Amino acid sequence: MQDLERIVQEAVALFASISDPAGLEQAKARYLGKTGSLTEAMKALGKLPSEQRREAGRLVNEAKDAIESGLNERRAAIANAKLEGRLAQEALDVTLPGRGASRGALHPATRTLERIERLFRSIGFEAADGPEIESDFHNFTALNQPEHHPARSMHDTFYLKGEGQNVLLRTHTSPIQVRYMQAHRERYKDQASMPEIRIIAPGRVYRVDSDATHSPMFHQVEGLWIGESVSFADLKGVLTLFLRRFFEDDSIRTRFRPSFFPFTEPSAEVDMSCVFCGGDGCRVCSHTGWLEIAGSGQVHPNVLRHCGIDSERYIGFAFGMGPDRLTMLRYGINDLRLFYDGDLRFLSQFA
Ligand code: 2NL
Repeated sequence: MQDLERIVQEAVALFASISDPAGLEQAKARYLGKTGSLTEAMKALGKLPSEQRREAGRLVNEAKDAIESGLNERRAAIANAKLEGRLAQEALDVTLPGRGASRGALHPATRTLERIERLFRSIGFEAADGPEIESDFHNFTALNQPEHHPARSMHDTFYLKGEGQNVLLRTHTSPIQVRYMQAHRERYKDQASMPEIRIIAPGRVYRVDSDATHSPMFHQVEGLWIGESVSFADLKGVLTLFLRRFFEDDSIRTRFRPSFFPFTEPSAEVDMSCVFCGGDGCRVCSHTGWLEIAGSGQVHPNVLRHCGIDSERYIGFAFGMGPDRLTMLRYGINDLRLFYDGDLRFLSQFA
């Protein structure tokens, strides 16, 4: 019966060396399975003489109980170790402060566009929209820039691959206004007259140009007012009011200088008195007291005709400006590239 003691010791030692539940069940089979060593010992009981059988049976049962309790202890220890491991790994410190949700915010360029839209809406203008991929008709032809006009060159304009010279990225937001005029004309074609057009056209535009002061994508806001008696005085009034409200400064003055654009005649550059020095002259205005802020003019009759509008009856003005420049002046930023680098340390200052 020494054998039995040895078997129990060996079993308990083996169980102790196992740390996975499946391995433990396999080890169990070695002692208590069909051909396990303890099972064999039980079978051997039958061959013993009856006077020895009773005592031997008690010892075998004791051994079996010892192995089973060793097994159970080990099962519990393995399960406990697994739980301890999980608790340690998934430790959750409920006293730590939360991570917090970081807030998104609008890009300063978007904020400026929305501000411009709001100001123009308040004086009766509507904000119009249109595609950034345009036809050469809407981007050039309708705007009095015929086939061999230099602005159409591949050096200035992004053309879409495989689409010939016909499909391009708009180089200004004027095509928005061309589409609006066409649709407006169509809508009122059966009536004796059409209502005035008062729109602004804000959006992204694209040109083959990239250096310290030029980005291949930039923003533009154009404006258009067409009616039966819209004058240059109206143009000056609208732009002066807009600039004073945009910069929150009623002392701002504007002046017009003769210029040229294919789509307006006559044309004028619009300057405003410098918002930094009030016109005395400083570094920002190159000591002139003035800042160039927009281009403008009376809409060329050819443009009206291309849009189906009677150029003998209707007249009006248009202007175009760069809102990125307005943003820089308003916030005192001196490098355009800061806008497009996507550095949150810079951008989050405007949130
Ligand atoms: C500039 C100059 C300008 C226009 C844009 C325009 C649009 C239509 C008809 C006539 Cl549909 N003109 N737009 C007119 C004059 C100047 O932009 O320096 N922009 C940044």
